[in-house]
Amino acid sequence: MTVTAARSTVSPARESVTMTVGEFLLRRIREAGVSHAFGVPGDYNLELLQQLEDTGTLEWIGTCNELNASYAADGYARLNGLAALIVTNAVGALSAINGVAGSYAEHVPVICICGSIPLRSMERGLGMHHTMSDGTWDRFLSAYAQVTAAQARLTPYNAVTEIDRLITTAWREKLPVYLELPSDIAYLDIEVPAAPLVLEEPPSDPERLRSCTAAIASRLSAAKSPAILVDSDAGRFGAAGEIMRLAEKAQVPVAVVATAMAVIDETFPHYLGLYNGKASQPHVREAIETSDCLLSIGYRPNDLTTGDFTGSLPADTIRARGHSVDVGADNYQAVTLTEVLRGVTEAVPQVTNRSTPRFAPPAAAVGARGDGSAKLTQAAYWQAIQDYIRAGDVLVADGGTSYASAGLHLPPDCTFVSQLIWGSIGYSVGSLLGTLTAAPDRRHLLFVGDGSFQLTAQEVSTILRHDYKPVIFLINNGGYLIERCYLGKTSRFNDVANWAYADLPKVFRPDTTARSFVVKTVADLEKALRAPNDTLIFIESIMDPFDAPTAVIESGNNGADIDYGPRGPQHRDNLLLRPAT
Ligand SMILES: Cc1ncc(C[n+]2csc(CCOP(=O)(O)OP(=O)(O)O)c2C)c(N)n1
Ligand SMILES: [Mg+2]
Repeated sequence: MTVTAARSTVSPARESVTMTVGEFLLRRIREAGVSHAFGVPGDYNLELLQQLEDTGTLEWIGTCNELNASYAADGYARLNGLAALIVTNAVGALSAINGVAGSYAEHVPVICICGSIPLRSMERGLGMHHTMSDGTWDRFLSAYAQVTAAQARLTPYNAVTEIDRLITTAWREKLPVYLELPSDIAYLDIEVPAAPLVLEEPPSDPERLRSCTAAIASRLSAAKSPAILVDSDAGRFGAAGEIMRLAEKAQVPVAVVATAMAVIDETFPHYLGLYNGKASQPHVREAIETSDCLLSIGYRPNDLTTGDFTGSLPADTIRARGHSVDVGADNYQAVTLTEVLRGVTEAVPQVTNRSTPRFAPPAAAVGARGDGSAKLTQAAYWQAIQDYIRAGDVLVADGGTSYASAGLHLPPDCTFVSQLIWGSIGYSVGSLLGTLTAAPDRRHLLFVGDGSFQLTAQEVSTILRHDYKPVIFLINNGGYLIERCYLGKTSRFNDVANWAYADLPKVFRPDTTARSFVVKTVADLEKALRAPNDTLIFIESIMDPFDAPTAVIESGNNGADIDYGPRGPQHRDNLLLRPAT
């Protein structure tokens, strides 16, 4: 791959070079550590894609639609730290906006580049295709202002400052940004800095850092029952290693919330388990809620991280975030998370007389394998998959009962990718394309239901096109089972059309070597799991439409009470799937 070369000579005094706007944008993205871009071409971005192809700065991963591209960029960013998405004006941008909003909710840094109508058309108020044809052009940038941390429309005069501002904002804040590149400026020459873009955390304010680490260290050292509660930002800000070093030295148990699955290695001796309010294992709940010094890292309370608001953290919880910390009445700004944790670890004494109870996955997460010839049940399914998981796997989980994969006990170095807060079904299939592209040497496992798969299924074709070799676990239970636990146990709106799912690899790539299995019994599943991982493996498991893990049923039933209130229809007989009694 040739990295973009500037065409003119360096002028030493100003250390700048002449480059086109488009080539500079691509160069900066590459310098920010991104090697691929996902998206769909359109006439307003073709000129940028031509630059991308001519220079080889980034590798283009064309997708079937922009929604899938936005999910792919999100998955890529979770593993790579940053991603690029290229769409066309309005029609592409609005198809992608659901995924980009999801990246915002989940704190994932994606640079969304929209090839937009020419500046010439804006200045003259021309009604253009892919607009409302009324001479306006601001609507889509305004829409993106709701779902991104920063936005810009490039001109030849602001391109240098705006490109760096947006890329740096995405990386520092771990949030998506939106950048419009009008199609008539990509080939214009501008003066740009010769030096590469360097992405690094701003150093903390020394006094604030000293005071903050001293305040935390003194609370921790005096505590009898300290604990750490970890949310997803710990992973996004690269703080997992520092958290474990602190926990090791001060012998502090560490719990995670559902949005931070696998951020802390479950085999770490101070790993306590999953905290989720009332739904936690009792010892986890007690360790967190009665701690005399709870340090929370990026914790965002919501229905999924509080056991439907049944949890309550100690009032004096220390709340650390990416760039600020609350300790008691004091708020510390200009302190970066990893520096704070490092400082606290240095300041606390080594503790030797405290231990964390050995982590054991909750019993519900492990089912009985059962008789090989018996019809496949959810319990047997997850038990067989539990035995299949190995160190270093990337697990990508969709909504529905496939989210029960979050209950699997993970060996070291696994990554768990899901869009739990935003919860847009179909996310996992697009995201899988992104995780595979970011880490092609790891084994990737997709857990998806028939209903979710139908939203984004065609992206399996892109996965096959690039010869990726994931294992796709699809549960075919004839519909939206998790929704049956909220409402409409037998209602037709929760049924989906039955597809020949396992035949799709052949449809999407006629010369495929993919191995497909339709599994109905435990023995069938075990046979499928023995297939070597030298090609894509597609395992369609046929299950009963009402067979759901108890935890999923209970959370659906609770959700119905919150969603529909005391006068809601969920109280009528047989309208919800209830736990077996
Ligand atoms: C884009 C979007 N549309 C609708 C929903 C509502 N929804 C959440 S889960 C779900 C059903 C998932 O069904 P499936 O993937 O078949 O999983 P199952 O529970 O049947 O295993 C639906 C429709 C959503 N979360 N996102
Ligand atoms: Mg289903």
